[in-house]
Amino acid sequence: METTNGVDKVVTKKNGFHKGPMELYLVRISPACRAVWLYVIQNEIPHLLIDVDFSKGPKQLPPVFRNQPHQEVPLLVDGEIIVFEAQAILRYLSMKYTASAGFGLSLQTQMLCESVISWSFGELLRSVGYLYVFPQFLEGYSFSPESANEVVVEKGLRQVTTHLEILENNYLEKSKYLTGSKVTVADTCAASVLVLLEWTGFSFKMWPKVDSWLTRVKQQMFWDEVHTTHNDFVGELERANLVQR
Ligand SMILES: N[C@@H](CCC(=O)N[C@@H](CS)C(=O)NCC(=O)O)C(=O)O
Repeated sequence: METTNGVDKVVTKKNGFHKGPMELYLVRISPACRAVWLYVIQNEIPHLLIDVDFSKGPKQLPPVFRNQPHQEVPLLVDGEIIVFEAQAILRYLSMKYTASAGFGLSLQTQMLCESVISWSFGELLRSVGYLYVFPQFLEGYSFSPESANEVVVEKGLRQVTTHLEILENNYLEKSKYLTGSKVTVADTCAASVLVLLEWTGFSFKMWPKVDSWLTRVKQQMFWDEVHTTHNDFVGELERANLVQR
């Protein structure tokens, strides 16, 4: 399925060549994809969204993936430039289109923002997604036998708890957001990973500052639009009684 967003603003290159809007290849439920998509929409960057279905095997992926070393999303194609990994894509967009919008004003805040983005899609996603949530719900990410899967999930939960303690007692102890008093892309990235815990009916009540920070981050413009697939999936799990509240 292809959908266009803001494609009426066709960009004209200096050399007179016309090019269409950039293409963002994504899986809508993926945290890294949701964060990039939200940034693109919030900053009104003309783009074409292209949903990727990995379930049909590598041969069915869109042609651009044939030349890619990593068969992963998000992937951005902007004319001749191809960028992969959410952090690199966000950096590219902020350099080329937004004058670092959403990364904070001072260099110090911008670098803290970059550091938190790196942590979000590295360590945090590994613990929350690959060790705790995905092995419980996604066949391709679970370990066998079942007893080994349980050990991984337990380890994942311990790591998730450690990360939440750090957010609660360090980042959010005195600040409203992760890099200071204003919401930045760092908040979006960390929150886009943490909401994966909603698949399990996870309660953030033991971490009240994280809980209220998450509520604030979700109030951003277009958050709900970008999280429709995620919210629908959580709804499905609830109806199937797979989520314990
Ligand atoms: N480190 C990557 C994470 C990207 C990632 O994990 N992508 C997953 C979707 S969440 C993917 O493309 N998986 C391919 C597959 O499921 O086969 C980033 O920050 O962009």
